[in-house]
Amino acid sequence: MQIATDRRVVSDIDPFSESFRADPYSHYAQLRALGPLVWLEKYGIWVVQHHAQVKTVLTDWKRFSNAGGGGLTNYFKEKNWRKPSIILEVDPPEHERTRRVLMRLFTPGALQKMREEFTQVAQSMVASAIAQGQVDGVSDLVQPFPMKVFPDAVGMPPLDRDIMLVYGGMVFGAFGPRTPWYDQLLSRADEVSAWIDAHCERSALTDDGLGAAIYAAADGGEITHEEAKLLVRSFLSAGVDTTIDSIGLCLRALAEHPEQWAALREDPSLARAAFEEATRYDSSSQSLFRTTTEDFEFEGRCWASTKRCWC
Ligand code: OVM
Repeated sequence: MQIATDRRVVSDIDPFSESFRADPYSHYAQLRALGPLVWLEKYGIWVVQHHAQVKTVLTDWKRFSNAGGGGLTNYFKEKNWRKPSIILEVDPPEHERTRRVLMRLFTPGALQKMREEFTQVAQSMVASAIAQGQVDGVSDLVQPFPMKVFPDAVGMPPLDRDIMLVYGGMVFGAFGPRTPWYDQLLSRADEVSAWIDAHCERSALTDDGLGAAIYAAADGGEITHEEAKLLVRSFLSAGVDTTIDSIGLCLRALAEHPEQWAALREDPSLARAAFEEATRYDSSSQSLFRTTTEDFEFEGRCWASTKRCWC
């Protein structure tokens, strides 16, 4: 099947440019105004931005595969710096097998235990912030909180975890193109990979955390021990940066909308709704990629296989 290049709506917008990243929403509006399907010539990728099309792309994994990777790098053609995630970057039925193992960890009891531990840490961090009088929201609260509670829940012993921020930068940097800042992080790939690898080992984890429960599923034969290690890694990849960003963006939104901050101070029971709304208002994860697996027609345009689709 031939791609009907003549009928493509093409844009030279670069979603990874500084100006786009500084103000993504006006750029999204520009892209949406161009129609339901736009070809970004700079990267040779399709972009869909409207709800109906995004929903189709995100749910039709047979035509829009996850196995090509969650970012710009197309695993069908290139290698990423780390092994693909076996929960994010994989299609059913493999995905269902790994997802089942993870979902089983989140029983009401396990969530309750996490809630208590997370609350305790949050309260003590807030208490020391108040005692300090003046704080930097991001470096004193927003960043340290997920860096403590998530690895704790996984079963990582207390140790210097700062390298995890470098790892997070590398994981999420890999969702975009090569840039000087990403290249700089990648220069530490060997050291960071070795650290993450070592700390996801069963022997490096406590025997009562989420990590131990994942290894128990491997003992039962549902997944291999190597897969267990990659699922532990997924907790450390997916949970930390996204949560730091979500809380940080929430604080920024409140700072930029003092009347909302005032309403929240007036009625702290609004905190949960405010945080949830903030994750919709300015989300930490704004785009994902799929890769087409075959040639087909979509929105009146022909798609060639193994093309990236960004939404
Ligand atoms: C993973 C992973 C990494 C980044 C994001 C994510 C949003 C998952 O390694 O599984 O989900």
